[in-house]
Amino acid sequence: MNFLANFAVYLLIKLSTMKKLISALLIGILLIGTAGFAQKKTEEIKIKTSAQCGMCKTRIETAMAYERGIVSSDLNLEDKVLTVTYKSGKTTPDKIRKAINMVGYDADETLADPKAYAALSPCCKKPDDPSHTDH
Ligand SMILES: [Cu+2]
Repeated sequence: MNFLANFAVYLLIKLSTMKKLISALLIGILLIGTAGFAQKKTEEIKIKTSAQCGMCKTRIETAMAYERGIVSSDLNLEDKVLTVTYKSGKTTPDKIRKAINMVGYDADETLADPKAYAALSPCCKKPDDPSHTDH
């Protein structure tokens, strides 16, 4: 009898320990899930670029595709504005503008990297540049 009572108490303790473990696990999963959700938060920015033609569009959008934290990008050739969707936990507007500069284009107030700009085809150069030509 004594043994059975002891065993029952033992089982109860074991069960409550398991409940605590399961609760802890569930809370852990919830926390990880929330953290994952926070990282997936995306934002959109519009950046004015010095793009000129379809080649520029491809070049900039390809650069964005290789850039960390970028979800998608689309350059509107009418107004040269690049719309970028990015993960705010992984990159910043400054880094995105820098990546655009590094393939040869101005991005808002930041200027194109001179070497990358010099390597662009004449049609991709800025219209006020003497080496610019139309297609
Ligand atoms: Cu171009």
